[in-house]
Amino acid sequence: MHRRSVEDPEGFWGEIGRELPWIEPFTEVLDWSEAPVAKWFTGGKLNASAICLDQHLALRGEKKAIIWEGEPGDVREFTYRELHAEVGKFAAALKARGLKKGDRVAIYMPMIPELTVAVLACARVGAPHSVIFGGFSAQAIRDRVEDGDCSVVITADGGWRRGKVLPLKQEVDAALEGYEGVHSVVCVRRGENEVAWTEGRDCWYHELMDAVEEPAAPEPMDSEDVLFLLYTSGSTGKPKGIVHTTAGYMAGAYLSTRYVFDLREDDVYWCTADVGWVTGHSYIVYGPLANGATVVMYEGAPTTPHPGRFWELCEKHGVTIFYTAPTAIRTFMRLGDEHIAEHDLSKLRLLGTVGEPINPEAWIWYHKLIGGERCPIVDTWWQTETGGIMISPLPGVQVTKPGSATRPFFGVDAGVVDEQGQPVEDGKGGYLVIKKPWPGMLRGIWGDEERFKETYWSKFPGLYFPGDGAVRDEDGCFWILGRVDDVLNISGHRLSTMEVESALVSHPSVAEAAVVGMPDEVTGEAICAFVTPRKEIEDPDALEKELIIHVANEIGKLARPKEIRFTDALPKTRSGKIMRRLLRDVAKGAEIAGDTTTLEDYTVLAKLRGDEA
Ligand code: 7RM
Repeated sequence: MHRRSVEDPEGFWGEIGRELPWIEPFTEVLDWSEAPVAKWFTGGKLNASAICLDQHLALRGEKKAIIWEGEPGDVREFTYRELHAEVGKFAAALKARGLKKGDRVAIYMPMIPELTVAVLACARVGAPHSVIFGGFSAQAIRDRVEDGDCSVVITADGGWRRGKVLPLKQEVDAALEGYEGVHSVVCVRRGENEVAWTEGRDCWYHELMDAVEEPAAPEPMDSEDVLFLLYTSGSTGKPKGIVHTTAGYMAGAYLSTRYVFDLREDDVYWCTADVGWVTGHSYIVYGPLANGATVVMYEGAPTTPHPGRFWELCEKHGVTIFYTAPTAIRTFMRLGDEHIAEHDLSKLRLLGTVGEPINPEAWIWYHKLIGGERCPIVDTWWQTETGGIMISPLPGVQVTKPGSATRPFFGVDAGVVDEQGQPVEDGKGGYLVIKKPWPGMLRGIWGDEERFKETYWSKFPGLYFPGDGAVRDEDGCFWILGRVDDVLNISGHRLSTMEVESALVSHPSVAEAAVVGMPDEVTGEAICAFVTPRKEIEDPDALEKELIIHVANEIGKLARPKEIRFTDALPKTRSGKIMRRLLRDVAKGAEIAGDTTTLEDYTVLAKLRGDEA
């Protein structure tokens, strides 16, 4: 199948495309004439919410679509029929508030069923959603709402996280202060916490729902109509609004969920990601629901109220497929094996990981302790930009290797090249590239076509460059080496060094800042910030604490530096560029490797390392 999928991608994807329920069939599988902007399944009309819901009513109406558990332990379940009704109703409610096809909607919510409902309701109306992870700060919300020109925001009063209610509506209020572009803020009641109210703009979800008379039918969308924007970090400047369209994205999410997770009718599938990240889009919402799967969704933190929480949930809900991130696996390794032994994990039959390279030690631990040495592990490599899984074992088909994502998925033609774009020998490191268009590929960066071409298509003309290094071994298995640019990967979440640096520099005591990643046992990478203060600092510890809080306020908690080192100067090239690769070595306490000839002032480096220069 794989050979056919890369030798005859249009034949292959044409067949897969026809498995989706079309309102009007497509006429052409791929139009690559405007490369690198691809068009897939052109001429057809469909609706992503109808793929996820309406098509299942006949055969799976009474099957559970969502089994949700809140952090406090409250459980809610939705059959496909119930979810369909809720989504149709909410779509009608949004239309009644004036939302139209093509308008953008920002979603800033906790992990509650209404988040999935909101996403699918937007798809039903044909209004692209822009989900903003619930851990982001007001400033980050504001940037994304403005960039996407969103006219509606969907949020909740609060959501449970680590035993507390996080006040989400409050962040939205702060984000929208002095901003006129949003006409409606829809608020779901979850936290029962006090909220401020802007009359005319704010409305309760339950009140809107009560007023609906007729559920909304799915809007017929063109294959290439935008389904969603999702912001992700690049190496420079502001976050990029990655654009995904309807048919290609859905075909990719549908097929990859089916094959990579070997989905069967009676599976109970749990992906622990947040819907605020692409993993949640493709593998909590669109992929599993397109396949009619039963999806577990959990609101809270993995270790609240106790370290065995995830395993308790697996046992209680009979989870058979479990998909999580290496950072979570490493956290559980540290918490001790006794929390696992207390729970019956015998229903599990397949495990997955995503977000960053998994170290073989964690892979083996996952295989033994969670998988009872019986469950295959699918280590899935992909990106926000790729829309779905690109490199992964097919369970039961391929021999897995701890630490390798193994082989390209159907339709994916991957390779490893050198600086000149020439293929490197197997076993040698290089740049990972994708050589052919695939249905779920991004269609651009919102509002910035140049940046799209520059970022992904200019390093190697004609090839997609994801920004990762890789090795392919003699068996044709890929080993992903991590980012080759200035992008940090903290617990599987992408942040650019630039974003964190701008946040630091916006503090009045900071003159200059350089941020690098350093290896971290739990989060994979942690942030080490080198900061040049404006004036002599009296209390470095106090300033360090203050800066950490400042970064959390500017971007969100996940961007907090683990370590801040104050320095008089940063190592720079003669042209003034900060040499982050040298700082990386300093941060991990290693010998400075590599070329330092472009360094302007050698004493800076010596001082940073603590040598008496
Ligand atoms: C799905 C997601 C993408 C970046 C990507 C890689 C890294 C993701 C793996 C991985 C090694 C993996 N989207 N990455 N999965 N590295 N093995 N299985 O994570 O846009 O947020 O990040 O994450 O560097 O480019 S993302």
